[in-house]
Amino acid sequence: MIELQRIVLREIRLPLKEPFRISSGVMHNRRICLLELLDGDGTVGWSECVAGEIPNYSYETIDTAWLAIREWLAPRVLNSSIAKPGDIPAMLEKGICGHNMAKAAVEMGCWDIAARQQDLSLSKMLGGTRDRVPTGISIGIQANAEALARRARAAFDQGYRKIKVKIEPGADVEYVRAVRQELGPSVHLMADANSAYTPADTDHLAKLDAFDLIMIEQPLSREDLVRHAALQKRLKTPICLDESIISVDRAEDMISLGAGKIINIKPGRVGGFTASKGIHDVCQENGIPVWCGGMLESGVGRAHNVALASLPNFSLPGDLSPSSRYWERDIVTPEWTMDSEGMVHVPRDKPGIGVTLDMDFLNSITVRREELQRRAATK
Ligand code: OSB
Ligand code: MG
Repeated sequence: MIELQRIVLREIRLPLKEPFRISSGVMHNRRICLLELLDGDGTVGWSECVAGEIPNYSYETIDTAWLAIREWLAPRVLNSSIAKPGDIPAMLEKGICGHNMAKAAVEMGCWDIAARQQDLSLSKMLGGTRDRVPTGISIGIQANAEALARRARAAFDQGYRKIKVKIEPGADVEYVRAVRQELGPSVHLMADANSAYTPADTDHLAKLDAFDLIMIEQPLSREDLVRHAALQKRLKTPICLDESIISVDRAEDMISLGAGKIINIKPGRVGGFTASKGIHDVCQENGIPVWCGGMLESGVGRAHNVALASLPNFSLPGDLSPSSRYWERDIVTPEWTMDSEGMVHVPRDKPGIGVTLDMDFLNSITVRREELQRRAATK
């Protein structure tokens, strides 16, 4: 039983070690919203909202998520008795459209609480089965093809099991060619367009078929399932959808339309773990591989992603780079690491998310804080 007493919203600023450029924008700093949830029994849970600073990946931003949590979402969970975290999406869905990232932050924090209440790791609580999960890297758009090939080589030598390169018109075929030449034919290589193309680019995108990519992620707009289906008919390379898949229904639509053959599951994008598990299960039944994407999370969001990636149908390496790839210093202890085989270890013997917040550091980088309380009981 979860009976939340308080949710503390915090905004922290974490500078990225290097800017991360995708087709729709560049990030230098992460403004991250963290949730600390306190249950009536004293259990504390943590979660991270993955919304960015500007609405380029989705319409949500850290500021819209903050508003949605404070005004509409937190009051519902703060003034209820919740039997299990799987009940939360229905509570948050009724009469509140969209705002999946805000909803996910609330729901995922409650999963952490529920796991701790049962003295289970989040991985076990979610149905995860693996102690180690394979890791891929997502490399931002670089100044030129040679620079990208160098970055890809360094990442592969570090142990990463999958190399994903961001592409956009003008930085695509020649960039991918350079990376494939550098890495050789057997390395798992893929490209992510973040919706940078239109159906008019079909012939151009078909040139990527020459490089044996394991997939091309989200070439067209988020709304374009039908157009993705038409594009998939023209490409040998499997399409993987990211931005388009915001629910279990949308995953089923992708499958029945043939709009893609693989799904990148980001729990923040789909509204939390309940929907993530639902998509995982539908994909497993239909022979669709899934993998866990990332949103440049701090060590808190990473903990949630690693737990999810330990489920059995996460059969491809996730975007789960170690802390040191993004930050000079992460906010959790221990920091996330990757072994020389490119595996991240799942803390399955620790309760909840399995990492501890470094509160002194966290407080030193907090720029905004708001406490949301349970309504006092009225008699
Ligand atoms: O499309 O997967 C994406 C980061 C921000 C927004 C969108 C995406 C990404 C990444 C980063 O690819 C993956 C990571 O967290 O390492
Ligand atoms: Mg993507």
